Amino acid sequence: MPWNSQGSAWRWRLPYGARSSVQRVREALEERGFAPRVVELDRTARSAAEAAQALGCRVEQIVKSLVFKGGRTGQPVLVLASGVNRVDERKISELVSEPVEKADAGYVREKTGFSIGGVPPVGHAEEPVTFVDEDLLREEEVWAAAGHTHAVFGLSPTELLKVTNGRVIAVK
Ligand code: 5CA
Repeated sequence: MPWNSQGSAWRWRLPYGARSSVQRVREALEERGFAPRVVELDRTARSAAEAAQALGCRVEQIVKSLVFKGGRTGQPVLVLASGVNRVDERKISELVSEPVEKADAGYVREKTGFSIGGVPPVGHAEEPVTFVDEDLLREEEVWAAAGHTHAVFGLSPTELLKVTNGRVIAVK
């Protein structure tokens, strides 16, 4: 492959830009003492449903990394929700004491450093306030985006709490 000047087989199948995004997630997790097992999918997994289908797991096990914007402060608020749950924005607003709105693609890119569909739960450009859906704690293993639409990693809900330092809440 053109970017591998060493001549040995490149172990990544993902394109270069994706590789660096995934690498940033891996490094953020390793800094927090967690060595992730990143799974590269052969098809896109932009949504929780697509990710579950590609992995052969239940949608409940998929961690949606949803970015909200504080209406007054402009601060990023990250909600890690179970793939089946719709987040009640009013609950998030109450928790952060300001109205929040779903972030647009540009804001997500700026505050997280990743594009929608691949936003991971950790390793963001700006550290967000983080909330974790209590329903995820029922699962033995959950899967989150690893920086790209074709890459995910698996972990236990306890590990998710530990690496994100998130606060457990009811999102719906
Ligand atoms: N890779 C998958 C599974 S881990 C993933 O990232 N899923 S996700 O749920 O975390 O990210 C998709 C979410 O991005 C959608 O649920 C939706 O809330 C949000 N989204 C999609 N398109 C837009 C958009 N145009 N503007 C703002 N948010 C969007």
